[in-house]
Amino acid sequence: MTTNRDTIYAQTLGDPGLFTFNKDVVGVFPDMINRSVPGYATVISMTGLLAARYARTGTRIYDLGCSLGASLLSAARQPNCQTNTFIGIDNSEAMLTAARDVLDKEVPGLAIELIESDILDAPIDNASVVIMNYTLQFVPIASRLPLLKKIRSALAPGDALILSEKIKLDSPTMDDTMIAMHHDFKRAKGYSDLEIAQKRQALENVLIPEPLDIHFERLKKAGFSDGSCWFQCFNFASMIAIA
Ligand code: GEK
Repeated sequence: MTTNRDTIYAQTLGDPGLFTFNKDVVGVFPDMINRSVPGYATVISMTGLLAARYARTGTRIYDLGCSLGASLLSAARQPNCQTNTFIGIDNSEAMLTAARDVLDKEVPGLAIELIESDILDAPIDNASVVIMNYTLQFVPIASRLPLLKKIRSALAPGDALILSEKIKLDSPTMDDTMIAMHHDFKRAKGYSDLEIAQKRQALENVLIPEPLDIHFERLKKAGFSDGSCWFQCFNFASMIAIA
């Protein structure tokens, strides 16, 4: 897959509309996510290492909101995950068509199942690792706890959920600072003020960040016994929750 440069919000748009994972976004996705999510490459490679630690023989490794399958690939390349089966779920048809090409090229012969479905509707069973990197943030708040309960019931005690999210900081001042730092990061990666402003508008009410303590409280309510934040860069954090 070619890594085209993301210029979706480079021109003034009368109304940027609501952000969706359509064909235009898919065509620039690797460039977009690397220039928009601080620490993305680190999180993806550490996701593979974490998956390898928690993968149990013969179980499934799920990636919810798999996009082009970056986390699946990172796990599938780990020697300790060779007995596992891999399932990616995403509700964007354009994303999964492109993911199939990427995965067939990168890990030919490895059976990675891709399912086009809303993660709220898809069955999740017999897993030892569930990965959900930067996807829960797009799920309506009221549906987050039922989704986490479904994930928890697919796992056995000691198994792991790897969860990355854009977060809100508890202190309003620190939240403003981290938002400003995120915008500085995007400017340093070549996005203009216009692109940053229009993308922010398109994501308003589509991507809903929450504070880390709310995430951990909800994980506890869903039945996870332990958890920790293992990475944070500005207002992006990665957590692990143990079933
Ligand atoms: C990565 N994890 O590269 N059901 C299924 N898929 C969904 C839903 C839903 N309800 N909501 C959003 N998606 C990836 C990056 S991107 C994050 C994840 C971002 C899908 C959506 O189609 C998209 O592919 C993905 O979740 C979110 O590590 O672009 O900020």
